Amino acid sequence: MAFVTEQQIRKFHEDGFLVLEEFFTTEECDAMRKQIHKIIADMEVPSHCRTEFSTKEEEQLQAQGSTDYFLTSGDKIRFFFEKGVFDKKGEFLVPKEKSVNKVGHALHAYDPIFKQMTHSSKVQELGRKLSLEKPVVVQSMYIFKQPGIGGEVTPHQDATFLYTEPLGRVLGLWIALEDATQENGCLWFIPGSHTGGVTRRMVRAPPGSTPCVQFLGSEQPYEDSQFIPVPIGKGGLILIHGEVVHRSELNSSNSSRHVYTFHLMEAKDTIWSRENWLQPTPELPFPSLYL
Ligand code: AKG
Repeated sequence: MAFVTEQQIRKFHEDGFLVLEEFFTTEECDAMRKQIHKIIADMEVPSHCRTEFSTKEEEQLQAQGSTDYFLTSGDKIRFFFEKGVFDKKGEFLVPKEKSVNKVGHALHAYDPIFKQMTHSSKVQELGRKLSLEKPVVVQSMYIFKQPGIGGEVTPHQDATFLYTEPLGRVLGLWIALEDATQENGCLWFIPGSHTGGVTRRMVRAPPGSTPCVQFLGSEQPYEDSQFIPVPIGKGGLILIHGEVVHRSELNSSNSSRHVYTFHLMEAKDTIWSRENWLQPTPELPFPSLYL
C-alpha cells in the first residue's frame, strides 16, 4: 500500500482531507465491484417502493415505510434508489443495477468482501498512523453516482450527521472503485474548513414523526470559489475529517463513479450522540477496526 508519511498526516491535519492514491489495488476494487453486482442481482426491492398509493393515508403510510426503512438501516444492508426509477406499481423503469443511489449502512459487518476490505491490514495501519487508539466502524456505504442521474451532494460536514462530543472524532474513508473525475462527480473540498465546529446538526425527530429526522441550525453559505476539486484514480482513498466541508456535483457524464466509503470514530473518551439517526444496536454494536 501507499506508505503514509508524517508529512501526509500533517497535511491531513492542515487541510482536513488527504488523498492517498493507489491505496487499494485494481484487484481489490474489482472484487468490491463484483460483490456489489451480486448483492444487487439478489436484492429485494423494499416494500415501500412497491406500494401504489392514491389516498393521503396511503401516502402517509408509504412515507412512514421509507422512514422506518432508513432509520433501521444502520445494522442492515439496504437499498436506496435514485428518483423516478419506479413506475406507479413499483416496477423498475430502468435496469435495476442503474436504479440504486447507494447501499447502506452495514456492508462492513455483514458482507465478507466489504468486511475484509474495511478491516484490511493497510486500513488498520492507517488508523495507527493517525494515532487512533480505539477506532470503531460506525457505518459503511456503497455509492454508485449513476451515469447521467447520480445526484449532487450539497456542501456538508459529516459531523452534521455523525455527531460526537468532543468533535473531531469522526473520520471518513472514501475509496474510489473507478476513476473519480470532475466529469463524473469527484469530491470537492474547502481546505482548512474543519476547524470551526459544526453549524448544523441532523437529529432524530420524536418517534412516529415524519420526516424522521430534523435539522438544528443551518449550513453556512459557501462560495463556489472556496471549493477545490479532488479527482482521484481507481483504488485511491480520500481521508475525510468529520468537520471538513465537502460536496460533489451531479454526474452528467456517461460513466459511473462507484465508491465504497465507511466512517470511523475514535471511541476513546468520546460520546456518540444519542440524537444521531444512526445508533449502535444489540445486534451490531460498532465493531472495533483493530481485530
Ligand atoms: C460523504 O460520504 O460524506 C459524501 O459526501 C459522499 C459524496 C459522494 O460520494 O459523492
